[in-house]
Amino acid sequence: MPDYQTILYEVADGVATITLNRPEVLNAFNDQMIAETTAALKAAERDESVRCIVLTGAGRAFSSGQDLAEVKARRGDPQAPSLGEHLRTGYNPLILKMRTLEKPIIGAINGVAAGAGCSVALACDLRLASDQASFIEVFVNVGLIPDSGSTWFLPRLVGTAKAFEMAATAQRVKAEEALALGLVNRVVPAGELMAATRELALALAKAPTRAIGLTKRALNRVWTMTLEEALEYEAFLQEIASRTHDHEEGVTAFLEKRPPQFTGK
Ligand code: LHQ
Repeated sequence: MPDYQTILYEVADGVATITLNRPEVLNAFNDQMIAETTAALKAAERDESVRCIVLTGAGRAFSSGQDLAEVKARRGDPQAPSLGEHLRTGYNPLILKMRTLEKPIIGAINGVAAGAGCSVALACDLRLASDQASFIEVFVNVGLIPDSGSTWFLPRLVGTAKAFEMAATAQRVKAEEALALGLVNRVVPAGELMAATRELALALAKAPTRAIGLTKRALNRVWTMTLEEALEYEAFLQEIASRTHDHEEGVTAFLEKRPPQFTGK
């Protein structure tokens, strides 16, 4: 197990939990935390015992986005990468790993998710929010555009007008409004967030992982497809799902009137 400095990584009962762990700066992403989060996702992807991933933050925030002290420090360094390069080599691979990893990722949004922290929250497959959570597309406050996938995820979740309003005004969207907008799946009292997350994660870790992974692949792709293409892609992916042990087990268990025992295979 690598010796992570900026995150916590734990695997238990089929669930890998990644905790962003720089609470003194509200879990702002520095280079090391971007790299370690990406590495932990790859470890969870490779580990066959892992069938669900939880991403959360230590302390009172989910993540405040890019560490601005690091941005400031790099300003004087002629060797430092430009912001575009920083995205291409850091955040973009992290977001792509979240979307291409064929296991469900639950964002347990424990507090504020701002800037790239908001983007990372939006890249999760599901979001359970504490009633203390909020979402801020804060980029405009520092003269930047939404990045790390926010321009892609946000309008798909809330529509273009609301996405533009959030991005142009950096308004804080609190948990209840986020629920009404479809930004989160569920809101629970802060003290119950991790228990509710664990319950959902354990259920997903016992589900047919291959079918869930293929569902994620389909939902990633359909946005740019015609109906005809989407139907064909469904047929292609269903062919794969139909050859899994879990498909056979699901059908057999139904006919034998017993609960299925899915193995993720
Ligand atoms: C922080 C941060 C932070 C450092 C709180 N950095 N210390 C991608 C590519 C490359 C470059 C540029 O950016 C990007 C993408 C981005 O993410 S751009 C957006 C960067 N993030 C922000 O602009 C958010 C800045 N933070 C805030 O606006 C507030 O902290 C929020 C609204 C998140 C929370 O406000 P409060 O609850 O009032 O907390 P606070 O502001 O008092 O923060 C607590 C501490 O955390 C404080 O330090 P201190 O020593 O005073 O206790 C802050 O300085 C520190 N902190 N965010 N991003």
